[in-house]
Amino acid sequence: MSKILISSALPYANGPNHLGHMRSTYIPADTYARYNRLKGNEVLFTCASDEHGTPIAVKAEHEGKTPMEIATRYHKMLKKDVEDCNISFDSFTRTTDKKHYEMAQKLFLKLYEKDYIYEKEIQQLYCEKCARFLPDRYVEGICPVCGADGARGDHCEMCGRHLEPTQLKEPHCLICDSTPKIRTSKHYFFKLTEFENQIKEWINNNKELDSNVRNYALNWLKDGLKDWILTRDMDWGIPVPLNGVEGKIIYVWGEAFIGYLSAAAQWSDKTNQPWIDYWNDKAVHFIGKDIIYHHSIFWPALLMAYSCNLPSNIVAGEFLSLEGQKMSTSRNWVIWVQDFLKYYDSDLLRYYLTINAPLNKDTDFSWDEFQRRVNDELADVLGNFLHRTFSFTKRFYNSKIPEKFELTKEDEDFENLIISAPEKIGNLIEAYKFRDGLREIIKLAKAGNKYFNDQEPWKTEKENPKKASTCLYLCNQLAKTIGILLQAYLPIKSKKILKILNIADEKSSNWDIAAEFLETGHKINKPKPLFKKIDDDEIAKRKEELLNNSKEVTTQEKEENKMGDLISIDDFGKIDLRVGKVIKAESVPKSDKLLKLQVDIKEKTLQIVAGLAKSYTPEELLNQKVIVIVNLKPAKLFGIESQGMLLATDDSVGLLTPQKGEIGEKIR
Ligand code: B3M
Ligand code: ZN
Repeated sequence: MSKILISSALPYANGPNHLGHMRSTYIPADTYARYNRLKGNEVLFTCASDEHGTPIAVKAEHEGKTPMEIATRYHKMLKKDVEDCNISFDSFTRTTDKKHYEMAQKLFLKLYEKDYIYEKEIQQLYCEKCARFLPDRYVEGICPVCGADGARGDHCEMCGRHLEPTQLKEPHCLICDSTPKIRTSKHYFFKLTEFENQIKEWINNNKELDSNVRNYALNWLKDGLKDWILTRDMDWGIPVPLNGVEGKIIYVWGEAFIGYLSAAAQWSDKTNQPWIDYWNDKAVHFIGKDIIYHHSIFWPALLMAYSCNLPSNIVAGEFLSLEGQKMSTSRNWVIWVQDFLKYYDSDLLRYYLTINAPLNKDTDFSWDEFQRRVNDELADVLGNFLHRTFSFTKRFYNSKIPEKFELTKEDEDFENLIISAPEKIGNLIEAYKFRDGLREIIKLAKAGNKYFNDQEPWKTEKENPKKASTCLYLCNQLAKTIGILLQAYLPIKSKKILKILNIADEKSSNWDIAAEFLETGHKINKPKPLFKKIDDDEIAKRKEELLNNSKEVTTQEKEENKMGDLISIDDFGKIDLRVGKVIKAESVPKSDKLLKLQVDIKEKTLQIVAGLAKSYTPEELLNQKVIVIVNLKPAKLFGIESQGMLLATDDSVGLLTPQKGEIGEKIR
C-alpha cells in the first residue's frame, strides 16, 4: 500500500467546463484515482479553481463586478460540473483561499531568499487605448519562431512555443485591436536557466513520462531556456511579498501550481493527516496538452529551486474537437457539461470520452458516434450480457447463483478469462492506458455474450441442466468482475450492477478480489435494464441544438463586428438618432480613454460612456451638440452604465455634430 497525490489541472474560474475539459483532465484523473483506491492505495486527489489571471479581471470590468464575484460565480459552476460527473476529488479548493496565498507567497519568498529570483527592468506591451499593460493573452501577432499568424503573447498554438509578448511581430491588442507600445517596468525573474540541465536529466530519466510529454519537453529544451518573468503589474492576484513593492502580483502561472498543494494542505487541516507524505510517495499531475510546457519545465524548476520532490508523472490529455471542428467557446461551438447532463447521465460521457481514443491522441466528439457507442457497445454488448445473465438467473434459478459442474475446455477458457481480467486491466490503467483498459472490459462482455450464445442455456436448461447451470454460474462471476472493475470508469453504472448482484461494499471495494467467485446460492436482486438505447430522432435534436446555439452567437458576433453586410431601410429605421447636448462631462478614473457624459435629448438625460478622452477634454465637450443613438440597449462599460452612443469617426477622433436642429429632434 502506498500513498499517492493525484491532481487535475486547475480550471480557470471564468467559465464552466465543457466536454474538452472533462476529456483531457478530469475523467482520466478520476479513473486513475478510483483505480488506486480500489487497489488499496491511499489517494489524495486534489484540484482547485484557478481564480487569478487577466481574463477574470477583464470579465469583471466588463460586467461591472469585482473579480472575486466573477471567480465565485464560476467556482461554484466548476465545482458542480465535476461533482455531477462524479469526479472524486478529496479536496477542491480555490486559489483565492488564504492558505493558497500563504503557500504561494512562501514559495516566492524562499526562492527570492535563495537568490533564484532577481529584479530587472523590462519592456512590456502597453495599450494606450485601453490604458493598461497588456496581459500575454490579450495580445496577438505573428509567431517569431514559426511565422504563424494569431500567436498569443504567451504561446503559439502552431508550434507550441512559449513566447514573450514583445517577441510577437505585428502585435495588436485583443481588447481594442490597436497596436500596443512598448513601456518599461520593473519585474521579478526566476532563474529558469539555472535548471536547464537538471530538467533535461529529469525528463530523460523519468521512465513514467509518456512520449507526448517527453517529446514536447525535449523539443523545447533543444532551443535552451530563458529566465522566466514571475510578476505582473496588476491588482488582481497574489501580491509580491516583498517590502516596498506595490501594485505587483505574482504571475498566475507562478502560483497556480501551488493550488495542487494548497488544496492538499486544506485537506490536511480538516483531516489532521500530513499531505506531504502523499506528495513524497508519488504524485501524478493530469493536465491538458496545451500546458505541457508549464508542467514539464516551469513547475519542476520551481520545485528544484525550493528543493523538494518532483512529481512522478505528468499525464497530458490531447485535444477534443466537436463534430470534426475545433471547439470554440466564442462561437459557442462547444458542449457544456451541464447541457450534456440535461439529457444523459455522466457515465455515458465518461464512457465515450475514455473509449473513443487513447489519451495521448486528439479525438472528436460527435453525436452520431456517441449514439453508436452507447447503442452498440453499452446497450447491445455490455447491457445485453448483464441483463440476460441476471434475467436468466432470476427465471430459472430463483435469483440464486447456480451450481458449477465439471468444466469443459470452453468453460475453462472462459473462467480463465475472468480470473486474469483484474490484473490485465489493472496493468493497463497503471500504464495510463485508460482506453485500453475499458476496451478490455467491453471485450469481456463480448466474450460473455459469445459464451452464453454457444452454451445455449435456454435449450440446455432442459436437455442438459448441468451445462446450463455451469454457464450461468460463470456468467454471474463475469458480471461480478465487470461490476467491480467498472468502478474505476463508470461509478453510477457499476454501482447499479453491484446492487443487482447484491454485493456488499466491503466485498466490492477491492480490485484484487474482483475475480473472487460468488458462492453458489448467493441471492441476487431483481434485474433492471442498465443501458437505454438512444434513437435517431433524439440525436437529430442534439445536433440541431448544437447548430442553433452556435448560429445565434455568430449572428450576434456579426452585428458586433459590423460585418458590412447590406441592411434594409427597415433595419436603418430601427435606429433612433436624435440631436442631443452634452450637459455634463467628466473623466473616468483609471481610464485615459473614456469620458462619462450626461446628454440632454429633451425628453430625458442619457448617461453615455464614450471613448473620446484621447481627443477631447471634458471641458471641450461641455455644451456641444451631438448626434446620439438613443434606443441602444444599455450596457456597462468598465462598470459604468452607458445608455446610448454618440456618432463619431471610427477612432473617436472626430465627433459628429449637427449644424442645425433642436435638442431632441429626430434625425433621418
Ligand atoms: N488554469 C488552465 C489551463 O491553462 C490553467 C491550468 C493551471 S494548472 C496549474 O488549461
Ligand atoms: Zn487595447
